[in-house]
Amino acid sequence: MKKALLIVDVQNDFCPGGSLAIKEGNQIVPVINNLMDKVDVVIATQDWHPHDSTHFQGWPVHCVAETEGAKLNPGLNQDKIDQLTFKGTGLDDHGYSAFDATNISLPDYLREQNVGSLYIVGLATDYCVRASALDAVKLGFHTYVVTDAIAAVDLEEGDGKKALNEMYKAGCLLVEAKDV
Ligand code: VGL
Repeated sequence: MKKALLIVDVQNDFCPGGSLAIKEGNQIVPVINNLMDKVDVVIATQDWHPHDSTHFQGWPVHCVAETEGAKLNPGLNQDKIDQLTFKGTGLDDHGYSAFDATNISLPDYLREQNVGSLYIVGLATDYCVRASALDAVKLGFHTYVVTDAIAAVDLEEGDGKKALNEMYKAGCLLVEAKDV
């Protein structure tokens, strides 16, 4: 069975300079680019919200569809991405999990491609990476979270660590990029 890299929300608004910037959000980009060569399939998700999304009642406005902030970080090697997915596209749709994609059925896509293992990277550890990893395990994929290719919002100090612990307990394996 094939290995897939699932790149979660490495978008301008989550990187330094963006509206919901994660301090080290862009430092994972070269690590992710290297991982693209170690897998069979590369998928990237994008948060893609309507401007009046109710999701913004709890967050600064970010990743509004078609805006600069919603674009993938320009450092990502976009030529190697096989499939883009969009999530959070409905008015009341938080879209934390990659499996909430609305342009394709991600489980169907992965099964059609004969993907058995998912390597999850991107932003943010305590929100979209967490939700995607927990769903991936539930759906029966061998799920790896690449700990040096993710970064946390850390609204409260330690949120990222807590999320990693939760993912591990749920059955995700925590690995470093060099071990992929
Ligand atoms: C995310 C906070 C709010 C994420 C999305 O991509 O992890 N975090 N919306």
